[in-house]
Amino acid sequence: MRATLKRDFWYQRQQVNARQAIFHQWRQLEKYGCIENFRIAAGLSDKPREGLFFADSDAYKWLDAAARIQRDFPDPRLAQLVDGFIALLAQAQMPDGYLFTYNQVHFPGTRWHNLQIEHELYCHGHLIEAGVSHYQASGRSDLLEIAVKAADRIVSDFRGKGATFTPGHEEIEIALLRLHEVTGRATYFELARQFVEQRGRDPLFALSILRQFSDSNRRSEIVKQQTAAYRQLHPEFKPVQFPAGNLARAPRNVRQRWYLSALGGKYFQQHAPIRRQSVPEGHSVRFGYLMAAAARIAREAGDASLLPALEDSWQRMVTRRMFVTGGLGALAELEGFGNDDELDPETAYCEPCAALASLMWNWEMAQISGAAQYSDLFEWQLYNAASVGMGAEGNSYLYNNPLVCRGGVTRKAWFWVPCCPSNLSRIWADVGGYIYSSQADSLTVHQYISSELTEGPLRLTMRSGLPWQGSVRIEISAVEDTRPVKVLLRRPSWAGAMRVRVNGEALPDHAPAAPPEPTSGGYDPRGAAFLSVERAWQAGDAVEIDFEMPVRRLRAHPRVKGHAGKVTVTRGPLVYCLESVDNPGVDIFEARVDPNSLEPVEDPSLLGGIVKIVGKTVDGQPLTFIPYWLWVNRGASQMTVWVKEQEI
Ligand code: FUB
Ligand code: ZN
Repeated sequence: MRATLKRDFWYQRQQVNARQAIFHQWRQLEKYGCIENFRIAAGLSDKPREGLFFADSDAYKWLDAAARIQRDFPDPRLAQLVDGFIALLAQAQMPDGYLFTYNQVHFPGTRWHNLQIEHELYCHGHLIEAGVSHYQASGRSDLLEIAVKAADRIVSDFRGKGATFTPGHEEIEIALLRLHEVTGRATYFELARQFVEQRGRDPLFALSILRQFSDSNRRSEIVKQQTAAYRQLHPEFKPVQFPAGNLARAPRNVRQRWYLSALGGKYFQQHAPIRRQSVPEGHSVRFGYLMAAAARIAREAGDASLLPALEDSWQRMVTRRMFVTGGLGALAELEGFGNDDELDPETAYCEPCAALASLMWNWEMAQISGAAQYSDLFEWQLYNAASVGMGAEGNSYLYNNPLVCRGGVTRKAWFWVPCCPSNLSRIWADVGGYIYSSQADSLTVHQYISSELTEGPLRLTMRSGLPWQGSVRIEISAVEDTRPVKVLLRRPSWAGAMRVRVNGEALPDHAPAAPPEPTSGGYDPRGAAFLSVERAWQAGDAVEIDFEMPVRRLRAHPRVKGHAGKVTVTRGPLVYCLESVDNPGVDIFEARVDPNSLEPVEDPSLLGGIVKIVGKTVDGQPLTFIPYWLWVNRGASQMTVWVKEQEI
C-alpha cells in the first residue's frame, strides 16, 4: 500500500528529487552519450556508442524514477522527456523484443554472451522494471508493452535452461517478479524462480568464468577498434571524457581477492545453491538483489525452505559484515563484502546501491516475518547508508562511502559508472510505499514519515518530527468497518522510552530485551519490536507517540581492528560525523570527545536546517557533529564517523 508524503523531511527530499535530481540526471545521460546509444541502435544516429556495456541500465533506472516521480509531482517538462524516451525505446527495440545497445551496435546479431559479465539480463531487468513502474504510476501501457516484449524474449530463450544460463548480476529476477504482479502471468514468476534456483549449480564455473573474461576482453578490444576506425573517418569526433571518480582506498591484496572470489563464484553468488548461501558474499549490490528476489519468492510462493538461508545471511550481515551506518561492502574493486569483522572505516566501500538493495530485501523480510528488526534496519540504511549518496541539492553524488576520510572525496555530478543516482531517485520517489502494510485486521507502521494513507482498514494522516524530533501524531480519518484493528507501532532500536497515548490515554511502554551479543559494526536493529494497540477505531481517534532520542555513543565490537576507545555519535535514526569544515582548528582524527558534553542543538541556518550535536573535547575545544548523510556538501573536507573517547 502506498501513502502520499506530506510536508516535512521526506517530502522535501522528494521535492529535491523531482525538481532537481531527475533533470540533472537526464542532462548527464545526454552529455555522456547514454541516450544517444539508443538513437544509434534505432538507426537515428551514426555516432559511436559511448559508455560501458551496461550503460543502458542507467537510462532505464532514470525512466523508472521519472515514472514514479510523475505520480506525485507531475511536470510537463518531465512528461515530455519520458514520452520522448519511450518512443525512442520503441524504435530501438528489435522486433523480437531484444534491446541491448552494446550488442545491437557493436555485434549485431549476437546475444546472450558472457552472461556472468556483460549484464544483458541486468539491463533487460531494469527496462522491465521501468515498464512496470510506468504502468503502476500512470496506468499507461506503452512502456509496459516494450517491457513485456523484452520479457517474452527472455522467457523464450531461457525457460527450462540450467545453471550456465543465470545472470552474473542479479536484477532480472526482481523485474520478472514485478512484471508477474502487474500482468498475472505465471511464466514470469517461474522464470524468476528458475534463475534463483539455478544459481551455484555449475560444477565448471571457474572454467566458464575464465572463458567469459577472455571473450569479454576480446569483445572490448573490437569495440575500441570500431571507435578508432570511426575517429579516422571523422577526425572532428571527440569521445566523451567521464569525470574522475573519488579515491577508493582498498587493502593491498584486493585484486587477488577479487580474482579468487570471481573464480570461486562468490563474487557472483554462484558458489552454492541458494539454500546453502547463508553468509553474505561477493558483490554487495548483486547479493542484495538476490536476497530481495529470493525473499519475495519465499513470500509469494509460500516457500519456507528458502527462509533459513535468508535469515542466516541477514544475521551474519548485521552482526559481522555491516558498518555502523548500515553501509555494505568493505572492499573496493570487489565492490563487496570482506571477511567477518573486516570493517575498516577508511576502506569502507558502502555503495548506495547496496543499501538500496538491502532496503528491498528488508521490506520483504518484514512482510514475511512481521519482525520489527527488518523495518528498523530499513530506516537506518535509508537515513544513513543510502541518503549519503545524494547531495543536499540533488545534483551531486557519492559512489564509494568511507566512514573516515582524510581527503580525496568530493561529491560528483556524474560517474563513469553512474548506477547510484537514478537508483536513489527511484527509491526516493517511492518512500511512500514502504511506510505501512496491512492485513485484514491489522495495520503495521514500519516507518514514521509524515504521510496520508487512503487505503486499507484505516485511513489516516501521520505527522512525524523525525529524523530531528521524536514526536509523532497519527490521526484516523476514516475506518473500513467497525471491527477491531490491531495497529502495530515499531519501537525503534534507537529509542529511549517510547510514550504512547491513544486519545490522551497513556499506554505502558515495554522496552524489549537487549540482543544477546553486540554486533561488530555497533548498530543493532535486533532491539526493535512492535507495540500492538488493538481497538475498534473511529474517525478522529489520535495516537501520539513520543520517542526519547538521547545522544547515543555506539561502539564497535572489540574483535573489529582499529576501533578501541572510539565511538560513533548517533541520535534517533541518524549517524553523526565530525566534518573538518565545522571544526576549524581541531584534529578531528585525534580529538577526544568528552562524553558528558554532547547535546543536540537545532540550527536552522546549517545545511538547510538540521539538529546538530555539539560537545567538547576533553581539553575543552568545541566540537560540532552533523548528520553523516550531509557530509561533503560544502566542498572538499575531512570527516570521521569514529571519534576517540578514551586514550588507549
Ligand atoms: O555493474 C552494475 C552496477 O554498477 C553494480 O551494481 C554497481 O556495483 C556497479 O558496478
Ligand atoms: Zn550504484
